[in-house]
Amino acid sequence: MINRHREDTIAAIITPLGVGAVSVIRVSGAGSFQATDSIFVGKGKIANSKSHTVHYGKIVDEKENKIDDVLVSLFRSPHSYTGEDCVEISTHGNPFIAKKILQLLLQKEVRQAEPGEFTKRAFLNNKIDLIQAEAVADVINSRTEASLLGARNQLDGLLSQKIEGLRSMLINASSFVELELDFAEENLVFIGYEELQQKIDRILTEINDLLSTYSFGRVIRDGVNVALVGKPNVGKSSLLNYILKESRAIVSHIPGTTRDVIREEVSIDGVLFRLYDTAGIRNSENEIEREGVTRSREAVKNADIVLFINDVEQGFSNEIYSELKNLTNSDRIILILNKIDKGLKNNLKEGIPISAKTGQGIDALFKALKQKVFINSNYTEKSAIIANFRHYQCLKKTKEYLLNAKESLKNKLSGEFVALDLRNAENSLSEIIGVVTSDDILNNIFTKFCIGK
Ligand SMILES: Nc1nc2c(ncn2[C@@H]2O[C@H](COP(=O)(O)OP(=O)(O)OP(=O)(O)O)[C@@H](O)[C@H]2O)c(=O)[nH]1
Ligand SMILES: [Mg+2]
Repeated sequence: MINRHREDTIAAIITPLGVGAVSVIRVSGAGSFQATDSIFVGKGKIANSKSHTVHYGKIVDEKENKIDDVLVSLFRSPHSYTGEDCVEISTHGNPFIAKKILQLLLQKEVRQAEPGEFTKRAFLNNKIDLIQAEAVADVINSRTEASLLGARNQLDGLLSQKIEGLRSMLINASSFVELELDFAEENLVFIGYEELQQKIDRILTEINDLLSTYSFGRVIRDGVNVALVGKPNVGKSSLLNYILKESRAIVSHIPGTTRDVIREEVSIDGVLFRLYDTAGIRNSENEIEREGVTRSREAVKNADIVLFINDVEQGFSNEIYSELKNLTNSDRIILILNKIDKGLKNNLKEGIPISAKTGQGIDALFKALKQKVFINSNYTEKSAIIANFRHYQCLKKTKEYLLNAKESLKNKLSGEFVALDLRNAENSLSEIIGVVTSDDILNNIFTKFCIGK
């Protein structure tokens, strides 16, 4: 456990810098009450007030000029966001007022907070673990319901609990091995080979389950890349426009209309989809179109899902289908038959029939998209999922050490090797929640925050 963190007092404007109803300045650290009292005139002193109370008064500058009427909320350590003495000053929502008040504070024994420093202090004071600290950034950055839900789950500790559980299983297993080492001279056996093997296997199963949630977690957090591809003129741009409900891309009866990749975002039932309309794939003499087609192929490679669009009249393009299967995993591809409003002229059995003109079949298309995202995810609101690359890497390292431990056991290596592997595994696991973390890791995480968080 890290002890409560005694540091200097910091302050920052924690609301967006613009005109709004209110702006808030947060001050945190042992000197926050004193610093606030030196610029605040109210009924009593903040330093003498109870925690979780709100005080009306005015902020004045060094010449006693009134800057603004404010509300000061105070939180006494450890019952605050950071775990330290903390003050939040709400002013009228004018960036000049907020900046002026911050400046006044900075003339006292207060310094400007660095990005993420409040949350970093919350972590260092054991208010939250590292997973939860990272989730704070995710909650702020979430743009869809699904990503918010995922981030909220993390903040509420779902993943932390899961990792803690795995950690105690691991500590349990390694304690037997360590005991045997301690009593090596007496030749005592505390755990059988098979039993230890089983314990490790059980942890590995859980880790594998968690690792398998990463691709899903990532798309929930960052959005799903969807490429719209096919021959020229099949209606890719028309479909993009229909989904966006606006005339975003140029549509024409002339094949080869779209040359550049057009990217737009849309939220479907709370999941963020990033749609890439591309140039129709064909051999072209035109240099610009050829470059467009190269970009289409790139878009396919980078896509989580590929909508392979065909014109119901022209029929299914086997040639492009095999090309797509060379560029991406075939279970990422959804077959679409467009222009169904013209009537089914071919005996095409595969593919989702749609019309980018009338909107027919678009619901089925959305359903297929969502199915691809949620496939094998077993996702419920109460699932712990991995959505962060750092967590993913730590878990993978843990898994490798556990596999090493199994290998050492199998080869009947001395208990010291097994113990070392298990200790390393536990360290990697602990890194996720921040039981052991280097300054580099911490800085890396917190500098990505915005100022004031
Ligand atoms: N009847 C009918 N016409 C459609 C449908 N979708 C697209 N079209 C027409 O097909 C033609 C080509 O549409 P686009 O959306 O430009 O096709 P594209 O696949 O983007 O073509 P390129 O950009 O050239 O590769 C236009 O004349 C559209 O109006 C549809 O569902 N039904
Ligand atoms: Mg187009």
